[in-house]
Amino acid sequence: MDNKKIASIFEEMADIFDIQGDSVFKINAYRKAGLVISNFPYDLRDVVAKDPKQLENIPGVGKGLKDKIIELVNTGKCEEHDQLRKIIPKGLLELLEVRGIGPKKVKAFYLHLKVQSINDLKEACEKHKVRNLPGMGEKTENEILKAISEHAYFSTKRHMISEAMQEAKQIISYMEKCDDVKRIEYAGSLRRRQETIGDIDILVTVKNPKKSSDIVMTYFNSYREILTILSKGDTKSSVVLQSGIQVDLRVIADESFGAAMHYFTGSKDHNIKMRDLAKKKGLKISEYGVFQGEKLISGGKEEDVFKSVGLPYIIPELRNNIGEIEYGLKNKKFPDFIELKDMRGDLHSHTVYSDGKASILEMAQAFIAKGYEYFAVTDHSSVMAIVKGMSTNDIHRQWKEIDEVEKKLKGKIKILKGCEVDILKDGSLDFSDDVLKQLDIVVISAHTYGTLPFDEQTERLITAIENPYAKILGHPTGRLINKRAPMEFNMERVIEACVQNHVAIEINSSPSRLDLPDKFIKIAKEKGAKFVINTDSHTTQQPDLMEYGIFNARRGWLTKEDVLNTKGLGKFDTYF
Ligand code: DGT
Ligand code: CA
Ligand code: CA
Ligand code: ZN
Repeated sequence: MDNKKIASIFEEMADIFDIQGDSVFKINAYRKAGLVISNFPYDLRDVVAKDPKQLENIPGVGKGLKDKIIELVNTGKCEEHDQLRKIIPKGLLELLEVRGIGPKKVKAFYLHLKVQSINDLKEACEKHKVRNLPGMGEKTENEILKAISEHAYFSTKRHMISEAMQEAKQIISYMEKCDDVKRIEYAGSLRRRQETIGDIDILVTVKNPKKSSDIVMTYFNSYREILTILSKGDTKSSVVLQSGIQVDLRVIADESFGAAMHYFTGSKDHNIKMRDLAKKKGLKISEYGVFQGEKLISGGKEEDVFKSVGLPYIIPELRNNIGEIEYGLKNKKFPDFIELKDMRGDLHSHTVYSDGKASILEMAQAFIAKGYEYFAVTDHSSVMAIVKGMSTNDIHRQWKEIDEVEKKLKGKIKILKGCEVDILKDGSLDFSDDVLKQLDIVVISAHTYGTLPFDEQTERLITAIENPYAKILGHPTGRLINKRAPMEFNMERVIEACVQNHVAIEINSSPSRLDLPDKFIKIAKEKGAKFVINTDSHTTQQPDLMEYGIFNARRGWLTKEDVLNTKGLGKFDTYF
């Protein structure tokens, strides 16, 4: 049981205490422990194995919680937690998964309306029973109904690419310690760098085909993050990790490795098209290789599979049967798609002046470590009171500090003065022209009124884009993967407005956003749009997220020329 899982059990216990009406002190103790443990840098299993007494030195963990952690680590469960779950109807805990519903509301629904499940709550809203409860009204009912349908939409949950990537890297480094493993790589949607990942597919070849396979399988099934083993065969095993992510591991023969990598990278539709193409040439492509009749003619290398049907190598990001095969047949060569090393700056970041966690100097150092020439500080404007947006006073103070930090850093990086200014309901911007005109970078973003009607939303965004000081349209759809649906508006007209007004379109690299989404990137490129790829960093670690934005850009067929922040200072901003 890893730290995350332990933390989530304490958090769930806090919720149950809260629903039961336990003391605030007790509830907060469990909440705090959950929070501390989920951020704790060492694996609690190691702490328990080495010196369990050390647990008491973790802030918020006293004697009682220490014993629970030991129990969880050693047995995989906790007696009190099991008891609590038996007392509380299961449906009540599921209610907490619905956005905007906390323990207090769950308790009220249960006591006054006998609501015991998400379905009960939906019915209660539809019958307008919820509006009569204290502190609630018609608006609450509508919001709950919306949140319930979102919950249904996202509960067939696919995983964020960053989570799957982290899990895959950890398993691979674990598997590499097994002497019998020769080669190991991930395939599937993760290798195609899709926005979300259903499960992780890993391929291995072994040193001794006769003996190693069994050893490798047993080793894999002993991985300590495994929650359950779904199946275990001679050459394939499927498991579910504590994080809820499924992993399929397959042992492949060396001479088939390329063909297997191609087959299991997919996508399925891409594979089908490839197989049809091979058939026309009298060949057969399978996960074992390329065959002429019964004879294996190639399959060791992935390039050979493409070559056998007259195609150049196709990068995994494009393999979705969206025209990549036709393009390859016709042109025999693909453009050089954008790469991480092409980036020379980041034009969207936050500091303690709004909801960022680090100072201007600390952020500057983080971007210097990336080898960038420049970055923009773009804290929120004042409408975003919940994230401590800046007043005009704050921004003047910030400019002074930027000048000081730049001096201190002796030209190691150029810090651009910017702002992530909110698009208000009517499409006007949240700072006066007088402030905006003094800024190097103006990112315009919609954070509120995400559910305006289609036409009104379109007009709102276009009005903002037409503002002469707007430079970058930030996270255009506003979606949060698995959490919030995208705003609804006329994407083509918004893209056209960006092109006409020379406003660059952001590809926000945050793995929960990946916004603009890949399917629109290609459309926008064809309409002549220019892009910037930004991390929207709120901490000194987040500049690392740039690679996820690059994946998105590659899936959208972008080259370096399409992206402004691949250009140097004095060049990238002539477009605005
Ligand atoms: P996911 O896991 O839903 O994010 O997406 P994938 O693409 O990783 O799909 P998955 O894990 O079911 O299968 C991995 C790859 O194996 C898939 O991309 C293509 C290949 N594959 C799976 N089933 C079939 C099939 O029925 N026909 C063909 N041609 N290929 C398949
Ligand atoms: Ca998969
Ligand atoms: Ca799979
Ligand atoms: Zn931002």
